[in-house]
Amino acid sequence: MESKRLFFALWLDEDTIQNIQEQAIKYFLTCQGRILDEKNWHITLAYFGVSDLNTQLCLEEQAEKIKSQPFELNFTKCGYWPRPKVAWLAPEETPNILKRLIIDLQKVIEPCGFKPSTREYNPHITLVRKAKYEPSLSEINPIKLRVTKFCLVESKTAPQGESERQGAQYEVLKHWELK
Ligand code: 3AM
Repeated sequence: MESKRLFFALWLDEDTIQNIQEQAIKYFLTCQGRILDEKNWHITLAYFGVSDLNTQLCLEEQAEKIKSQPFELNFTKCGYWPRPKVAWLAPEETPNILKRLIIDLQKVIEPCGFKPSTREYNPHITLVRKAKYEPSLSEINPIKLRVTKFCLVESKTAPQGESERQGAQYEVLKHWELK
């Protein structure tokens, strides 16, 4: 049976991508890792993992139940986690509306087999993988993202040989408007 690796995420708009390119990415060159392709930039909300078609349909059906309003994130923090070797851009704070969205989303997808993480949720955009060092600046002027939807995304591994160089590619399968 066909299986996919699925997760829920917030996707970036063109303006936010351009602002990160122009105002932030230069501080991540010191990380000496692989800068992710901008079309893959996202904020993970809930990682589900391997899913068959029935599970995917369950996730899609349950996600319909989410009621949340649009909100804004202001990205100011540049950081580095040495263990997963990723460098990231994060909002200065996690708005309550996002905390609520995470709690609600994790709850509605539990019947589909979702196992909530015990780790604290830290919204972030991974910009660099295999990073060796931290970004050269820890705080930047705010880069705004207006969040108006959330997405169900498939993580695809490129064919052997390519995958090492490119890493996973992400495809948005479905999205739900916040209103
Ligand atoms: O949002 P980022 O890029 O930091 O690390 C993976 C990536 O995170 C994470 O899900 C996002 C999309 O692939 N991820 C991968 N496997 C995971 C797992 N087993 C995981 N997160 C939690 N548990």
